[in-house]
Parts: sequence; C-alpha cells; structure tokens
Amino acid sequence: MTDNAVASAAHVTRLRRAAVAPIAGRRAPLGTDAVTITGGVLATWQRRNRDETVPHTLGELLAAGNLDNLRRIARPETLADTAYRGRYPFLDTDVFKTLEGLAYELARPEGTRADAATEAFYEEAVALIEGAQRADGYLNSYYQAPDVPKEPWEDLAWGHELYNLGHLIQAAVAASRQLGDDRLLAVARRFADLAVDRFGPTGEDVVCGHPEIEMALVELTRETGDERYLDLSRRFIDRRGRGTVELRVFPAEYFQDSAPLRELDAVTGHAVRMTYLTAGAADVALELGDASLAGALHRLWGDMLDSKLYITGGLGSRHSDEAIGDRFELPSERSYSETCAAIATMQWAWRMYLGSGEAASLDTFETVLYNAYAAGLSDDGRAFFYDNPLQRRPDHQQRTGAEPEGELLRRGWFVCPCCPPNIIRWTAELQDHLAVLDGETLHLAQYATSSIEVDGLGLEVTTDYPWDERVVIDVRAADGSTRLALRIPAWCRGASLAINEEQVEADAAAGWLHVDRALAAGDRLELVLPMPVRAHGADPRVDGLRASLAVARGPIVYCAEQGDNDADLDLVSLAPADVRAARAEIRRVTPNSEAVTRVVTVAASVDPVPADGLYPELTAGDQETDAAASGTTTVTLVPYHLWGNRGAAAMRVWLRRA
Ligand code: FUB
Ligand code: ZN
Repeated sequence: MTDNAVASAAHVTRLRRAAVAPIAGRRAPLGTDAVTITGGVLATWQRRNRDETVPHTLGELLAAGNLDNLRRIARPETLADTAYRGRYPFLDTDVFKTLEGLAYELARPEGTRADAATEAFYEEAVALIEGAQRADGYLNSYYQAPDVPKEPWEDLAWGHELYNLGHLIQAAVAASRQLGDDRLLAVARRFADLAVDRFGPTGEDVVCGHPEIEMALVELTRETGDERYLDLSRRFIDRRGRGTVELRVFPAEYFQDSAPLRELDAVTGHAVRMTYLTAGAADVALELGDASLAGALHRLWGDMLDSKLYITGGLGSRHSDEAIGDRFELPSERSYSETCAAIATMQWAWRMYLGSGEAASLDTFETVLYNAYAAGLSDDGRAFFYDNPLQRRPDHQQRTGAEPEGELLRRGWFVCPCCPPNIIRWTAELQDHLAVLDGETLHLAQYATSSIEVDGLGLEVTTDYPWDERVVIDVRAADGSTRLALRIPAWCRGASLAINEEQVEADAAAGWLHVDRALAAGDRLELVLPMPVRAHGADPRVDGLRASLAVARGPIVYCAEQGDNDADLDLVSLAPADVRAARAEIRRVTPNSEAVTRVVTVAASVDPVPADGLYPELTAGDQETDAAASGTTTVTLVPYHLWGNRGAAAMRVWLRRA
C-alpha cells in the first residue's frame, strides 16, 4: 500500500461501515453510520426489500434446499435425505448474498429493522456455515456432499469454489461492519487462508472459472489489514488470460482467459464474469496505485460505453453463453442484460469513480440503477427478471431449456437463482453509494431523500428525484471544514443552484458543481436539474435501431406498453420534436410505484401496414405511401423499470422514428 494509504487509514476507519471501504486513495464512501435513506424512491425500494423480497427469498431458499445443503454437512444427523439439492455447485452463494443483505437489514435502527423471522434465518444460516466448514477451512456444500463423487478443486473451470468464497467473504465483511458480528469473518478468513496457501505465491498458478473473489479479497484486506488477500487478488487478475481455464463448452473469451486483462482491448465473454473481474481489478488498481491496470480498465470501460451497453444500462446481448456480444450487437428483444450484470456494472462503475473521481462513471451507475437494475424486480418485490429485454413482441412465447415453464414475465425463483439474492444485498446497500468524502469535499454522488452526517457537516436532503428535478439540501450542522460538490448528470442542461434563495454561479466542471463557500447551519441549497423529455437515437451500426427513437427523462428510460395504448406499438412513429414537446405527468403506474412517478404522453403517427407482403418493393410511389401516416394518435410511455407489472403485453423501448 502507498504512504497515502497509511496516512488516510485512520480517517477511513471512521467510515468503514460502507460496502466498499478503500484504504488507499482520497475517496472514502460514507456508509450506514453516516447516511440514512429516509424517503423517496430508494426508501420505497429498501422497505419493499425488507418486507417483501427478503421474506419471499428466505422461503424460496428454504424450499429449494439451500440451507439443507449446509445442514447436511454441519448436522448430518438432523437430515434424512443425503442428496445435494439443486443443479449447480454454487448454491451456497445464494445464502451468502442473502446474508450480506440481511446484515444491513438487521442493523437498521429500531422501527426499520428486519423482523424476528429474518433474524432467526440469519442465526440459523451462520451456525450452519460455521458447522459445515472443514477443519482445513474448506467450505462448499456441493463438494462436501456425501453423494457428490467429486473432489474439491478438481474442476476449477466450473466448480465455482473461489466464486463461493468471494460471496462468503462479502457476507462476512458486511456482518462485521454492520452488526459487529465476526463469526462469518472467522469462517471466511480460514477459507481465504486456505486459498492463499493453495493459490498464493508458492501455490498453483491457476484461476477460478468465475471471477468474483477478486473484489472480495481486496475488501477482506481492507477489513482485516492482512495484505496477503490483496496480493492474492492481484495474482488472480494477472494470472487470468493465460489459458489456464480448462475449456469444454465455451471458448477462453467466456472466462476472460483469452488475453491478460491489462492487454484486453474490449470487454468480452460472459457479462457477469467480465464485470465482477473488472470491479475487482479496479479495487486492486486503487489499493496498489497500479496505473497500468487503471489504464486498461479505462480502455475497457470506454469500449463498453461506446458500443456494448444498452440504453438501459443493461449488459449482455446473447442468451447462448450469457455473453456481452460484439461491438454494436444490441438486439432489443433478445437483450440478455442479466440482473446480476447490472449489479456488477454498478460495482465496477462505483470503483471507477472511486479511483478517478469522474462523475461520468456515476452517471452510468445511475442509468443502470434506475433502468436495467430496477426492472429486475416486480412491483410487489416477489418476482424477478433474470434477463431484461428492451422489447417484447405481441406474440412472444419464450421457452428456455433452463426454465421448463418458460418465461412469461418475472418469476418467483429460478433453478439458477443468482439474481434474486443479489438484488437483496444491493438494495440493502444503496445508502453506501450516495455520498463520498473526497479529501475535504463531500461529493453527493446520487440524489435521494436522506440524512447525511460527516466531519462536522450534517445535511438533510429532500427530493422526489428521479421524478422531480428539485433537490433541496438543508444544512443541519456545519463547522466550515467540509465543502460540498454536487454531481451534475451529463443528461442535464442548465442546472441551477440557489443558496438561501439567492442564485449562485452553477458552472459544473467535469460533472461536478463545487459549492465554493463554507456552509453554515441553517443554510438551504436548492439544486434544480432540468428534466425535459428527451429523444435519443442510436449509432447506425446498431442494426436493429436504425431509424428508431427512445424516450428518456432525467435518468429514467421510458417504454411503451400495449396496455396503455390503442395503436399497435409496432406501427407508431414518433418525431423527435414531438418527444421534446411531450408532457410528463405525475401518475402512479403500479400499486407500489411512487405516487409522483411521471408518465410521458407523445403525439405520434400510425404507419400503414404494407399492402404487398413482408418485403414490399420500394418503388417511388410506394416510398411515398410508406412515409405517409395513416393516422395520428398519442403514445403513452411509462418508466421502463415498471414494465411487465400489469400483465404480459407488447413492450418497446425503441419506437419507429418519424
Ligand atoms: O455462474 C454463476 C452465475 O450463474 C453467473 O454469474 C450467472 O450469469 C449465471 O450463469
Ligand atoms: Zn443472475
């Protein structure tokens, strides 16, 4: 670690209750001891997480046998059946991810804390995990199961054992930071020590088929001060790309094993693997001050932003190998955009910002949060999208091999249930991603109704963002030592700031508006981020989006659902000027959406169905007919993340451009 790291360690220690708590660098995210979400859309999500998604998920984990798998090892005498339950060797991770979220939900103040049943699950799971660990530290209920004729570590490509360890570490760090409960941390350290022995400086020169351990190991060093874990993480990053993963079904790119990360010029392969890896690499680059790694990550980030990220922030174009796809391969109806990939992209974005201070990374974080990520969960909090398409055809009938009942809409659970518990932990941790102390300046990274307290500065933030453009910041306490910087999203033109009702200079540099005066208790800041309705086109190299248009307002991407519209969505055209002139009215769309949710209504034309078949010849006359609208209508658009909550119907993010 750098001298800078040592110098700032004491400072950061006070802020360690965040999910990501860097030792090096100048940016320290504020955690649960400093930030509380008290209202608005993120509070709604956190409440739903605690009251609906958590109880639902606990029930599913119990029914699917995830806890019994651990029980079979920890207390075999209490279980009659001996067979491992489930198809995959990584089902412990769903317990670990859930525990990570529960640590937050159980640490909340009285009145907002998760209930006794949640606590009982947490206690039972922790005890089973402790009991299932082997004397040498190894832990994996699949490889330890009596009926599984496989040995630990015999299948690094598909065994997911280090991926398992990664999620165990993250749960353990959360339990330690949020609850002061070090039981899981003791288990995680024993297993991590085994990994250091086996894969460290004197160990095997190999990597796990699924990255994830990398960011977990860095956080373990941050939590314990033991630098062997950070060193192992760096080794895993530098080892990957040298063809050590055994290939059976998928090529080396799938595992990011075709070229070393430092040399890779494009994000590639399995989307979740790629983004967990880059998130971990960003942690390593930050802690080690590794400029070459940081440079490679900027290159990869640029490739993703320039040609591979959906307008919703979704990542992954292919169902077949859950892969990112080629440049500009962004089909709407076959978008994979796994919910886990959305979370991993935000994890990467957050770390890119922590390393660089760039507001643009936070803009991407925000896009993913309010669109690709939020769409993954149903309005009632009890059903999930695994993949997140941007279009649903009227006659859609998807059947996948993995999910025998097909995928009508969101589902209550999956054979591979990686996404639901990932949503639990990520929603529980949202307050850790709102505010960051950058030296002496408090950065407001995301806007939410919240209470923030740090270094002699106490703020109350009140806003209906992202539905409303006004963010009010009341200064509760200020000793003048901490300055404030406000993120101005790239989509925003003409941001303005008033302090105590007096307009002040609001020129943002590189996405940050620095409030250049010492704040005093009683000050009121009013930030306005104008949110006209916007029309977006697409790079012509995205084949399916030529002559198309998408609608957005603030960070929210919109979609049209057939149920809200009389005209056939496949036949309507919107003119950019009509979109820009559109109304954004306040309307609750679903029972649990915010009362102040905005719905957009746009004047549109209805195109004729060609009279002569699927591929009519374009003669001069036909072209004129083709361009002529057969009628006019209005199209109602709702926030994309709320789609599919009112029955299965056609849906489109991209509509024809008039
Ligand atoms: O392999 C573990 C998880 O299962 C991946 O992260 C998901 O994409 C799913 O394939
Ligand atoms: Zn997933």
